Amino acid sequence: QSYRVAILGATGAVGTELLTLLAERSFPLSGLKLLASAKSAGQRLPFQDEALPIEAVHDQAFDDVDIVLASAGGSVSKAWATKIVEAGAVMIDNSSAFRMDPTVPLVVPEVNPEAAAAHQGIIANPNCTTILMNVAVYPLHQVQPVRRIVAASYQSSSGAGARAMEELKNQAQAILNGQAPRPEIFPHPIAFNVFPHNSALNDLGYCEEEMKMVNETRKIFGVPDLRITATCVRVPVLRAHSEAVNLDFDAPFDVEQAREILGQAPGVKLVEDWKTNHFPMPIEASGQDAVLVGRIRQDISNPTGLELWLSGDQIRKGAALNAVQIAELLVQQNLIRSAKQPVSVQA
Ligand code: 11C
Repeated sequence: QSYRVAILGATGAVGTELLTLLAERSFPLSGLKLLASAKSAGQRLPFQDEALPIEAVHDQAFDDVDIVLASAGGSVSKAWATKIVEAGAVMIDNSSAFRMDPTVPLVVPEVNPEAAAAHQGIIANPNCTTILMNVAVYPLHQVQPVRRIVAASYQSSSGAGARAMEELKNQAQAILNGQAPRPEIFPHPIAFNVFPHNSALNDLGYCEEEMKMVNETRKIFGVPDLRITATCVRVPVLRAHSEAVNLDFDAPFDVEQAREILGQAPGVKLVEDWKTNHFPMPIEASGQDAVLVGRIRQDISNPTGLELWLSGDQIRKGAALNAVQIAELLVQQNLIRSAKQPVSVQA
């Protein structure tokens, strides 16, 4: 069996990665429709040996589609969700619009694949920083429940989209040429600088990105009162986020056992060469499906604590890959509804 897929937001950093992944993983497609805003309509994007046209999204765009992979931001997802669900398609939404809606499953396939079965037309793809941490922490949590998580993120430009990646390159070039960097997407210079994550702050002093890590992890792990805190920081890295994660358990967690568990965990690749001080790095995580995990060690300040460090491709596992894995899960578990009209999208 094969499925008619639409990508909503096809021209963005995540949209183009979705195209790459659908081809790379031979997703069973009977049609692929590229949707974007009117300003991109008429352009074409390469897919396998074709150049697929981009259509402006419109009211009937979803009538002949089984799965919509949405990556055009929260307001676009909110604007089209009803149409998508009414058309009978399943929306896998990469935005934060529906993540905390109790009727919408929030899924990391390595962690809570069973949650997908309860979908009512929408499945949310978690925040990238959350996904990467969850893939690394959940295998340990399954063996011994984690009591508290303290995370610090080192987030790349790609998290803010393709234009932000360009901004980092342009600013680096400008500074090397003796010119002043001109922030456009980010509020501060990103080249040769770091700054706390540029999302809105709440009354407690936490930014949205930090609260996503807190609230989404609680929902994905199914532990509503999990003690978790985070500090999210933007760094001048093009692609792939890194995180320093401190974990506290009820009892001591043997470091060797943790290493063994993570060495076999789905979606994780251990990168630990203590002799050469070679551990996960964003330049090595870029383009990889696995979350790279290393520097697993006892927390010297806490007998029941572990420390670890990870890097993961924010565009792949943090976004597009996780969404495609959810689509694969729907296929495997026969959880795709059928779209209203039979039809003709090109593939
Ligand atoms: C960043 N993680 O790096 C953000 C971008 O909730 O999907 C993705 C925001 C989200 O800025």
